Amino acid sequence: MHYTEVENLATTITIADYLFHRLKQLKVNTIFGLPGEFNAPLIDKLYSIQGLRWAGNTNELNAAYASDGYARLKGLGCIISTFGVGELSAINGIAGSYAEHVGVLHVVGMPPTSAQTRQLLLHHTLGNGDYTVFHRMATEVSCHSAVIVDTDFCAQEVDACISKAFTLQRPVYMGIPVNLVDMPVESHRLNQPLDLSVPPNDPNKENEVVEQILSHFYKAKHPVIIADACVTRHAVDAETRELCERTQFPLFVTPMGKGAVDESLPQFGGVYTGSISSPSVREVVGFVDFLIVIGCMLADFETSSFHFGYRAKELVLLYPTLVKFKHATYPDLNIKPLLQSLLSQLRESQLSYHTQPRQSMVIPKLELPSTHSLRQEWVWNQISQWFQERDIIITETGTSAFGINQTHFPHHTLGISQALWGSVGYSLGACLGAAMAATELSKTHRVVLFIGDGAFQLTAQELSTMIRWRLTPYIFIMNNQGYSVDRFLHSNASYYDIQPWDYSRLPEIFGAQDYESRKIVTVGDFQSMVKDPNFANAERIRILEIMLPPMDVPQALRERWVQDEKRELERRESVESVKRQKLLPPR
Ligand SMILES: Cc1ncc(C[n+]2csc(CCOP(=O)(O)OP(=O)(O)O)c2C)c(N)n1
Ligand SMILES: [Mg+2]
Repeated sequence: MHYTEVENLATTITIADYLFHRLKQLKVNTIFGLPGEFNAPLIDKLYSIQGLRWAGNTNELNAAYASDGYARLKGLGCIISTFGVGELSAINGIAGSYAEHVGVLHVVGMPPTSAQTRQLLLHHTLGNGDYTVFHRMATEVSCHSAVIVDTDFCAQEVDACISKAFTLQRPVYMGIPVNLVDMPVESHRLNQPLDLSVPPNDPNKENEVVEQILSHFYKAKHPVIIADACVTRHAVDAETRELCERTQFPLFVTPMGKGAVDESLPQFGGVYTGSISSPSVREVVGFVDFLIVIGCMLADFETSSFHFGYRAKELVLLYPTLVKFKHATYPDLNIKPLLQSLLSQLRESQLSYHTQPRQSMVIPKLELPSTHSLRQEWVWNQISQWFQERDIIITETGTSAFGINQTHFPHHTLGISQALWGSVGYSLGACLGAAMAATELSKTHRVVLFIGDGAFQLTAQELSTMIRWRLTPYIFIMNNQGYSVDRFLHSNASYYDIQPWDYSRLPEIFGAQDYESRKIVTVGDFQSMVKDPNFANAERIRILEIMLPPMDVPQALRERWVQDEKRELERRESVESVKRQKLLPPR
């Protein structure tokens, strides 16, 4: 039966209905955002479509974070905001989705076309009659943008917006003037599914690159595969796994790629964070003769958080639409068909690599008596043992981003972090989105968030939306009395202090009926929490306040500090030497 028959749709429907049916077809069942006078008529339409729900966020920034978290599970998220004030509040979150390759459709309810043409001085404008300014801003953080106009092609435009966000995994901006919401379009177009396939590569070019990659594969005696974030974003998880299983090459992930591969594979060795990797990881990755990074996200290997420096003699970097060798770059190659072709041509018998006894991921272990106060090193090790298959584990910028790399993810775990964009507070919004998506996908996922006390204070009110929808995430608030990551790396300045909140009372304040709050102070408290069999069941929302000393940070962050200091010392020395040379009389 055709979609229009199943849904009992009239031959002509409104463009707003058309948009929501397209989203429903892609199983985007929750739409995030806030109402305003320019988008309310659009949101009205959503309520008449069975199977869609309006999340109703507490602000647009959080709604953008939530759409991002939702999209990381479902491939596409959608936020609806109102002109100017709403859309600009969302833009930081949208920029994060752009940086991190997440498909989000941002629909903006705009003033009526008549007001735009006459350049009326309406509220939410800058008062200069410019109605395109916010759209122009959005184009810098979108892969495509459009404002719906009254033409015969508006349904095609909606389709283009949705398919681009989905296939390119980047935000798309779509403005809808409020007077055009009821514009009629023919519904039969909905019977043709959207084409979301990745276009095939030029076969000659693809073959040339595959041959080159295979020749590296066959020659390599000490190879390594590293999986980065775009493995999940561009849905090449299955291909990556097959490649790992068939080659048996040692396998690592980047911090953003954590969760992209099955960590129970025998060759999995841990998280590669460049020069601040644990010694066991550095030992392997530092001495390979061939390295392939699958699903690269980083344009270069230096970010503020992690310093990469691949020293391998031969290097292949597979970006979503580009392949880089050490001395050559091949643009316009889609990673999915490329990997499929690589797998079909790979002959295991030609590999020189012989599986070697491997050291599996080493998790540092710190012994502490039960009366002892908590330490990050100990907490990350213990929590690792509490994780379950199918958990969705979300971490925040700050010390948690370093701590999580010391944990082991069970099979089918999904990791969510915003390591590149690093907008503090993101993870609480993303947790809402992920929890919404998880309930739509299956009831068996637990959603587990680790967020710093400082980050939590940026977006705390989104807890209210989680309570409203009776979502049941575990929210571990790592309470170290302020912004420890900066305090540790910079100085113990008082601007890193924050107001101490009574976190455990927040669920009650936000109106939760069924919740659990625990304040975990000692090793014993933590042990009894994780041993409690009821605690393993995600049947209510939980706030778990983990009390930690302000200057206690995970080992990887200490390493980072040592390296920053070293670099700073080298910089000062070179400045001094330049100065000395300048002072010398010319020869
Ligand atoms: C939106 C935004 N504002 C400011 C920052 C700078 N910043 C980076 S980490 C951090 C504090 C994190 O503190 P907390 O969440 O308590 O984590 P901790 O390091 O203490 O574990 C801040 C403010 C940022 N990254 N994003
Ligand atoms: Mg903190």
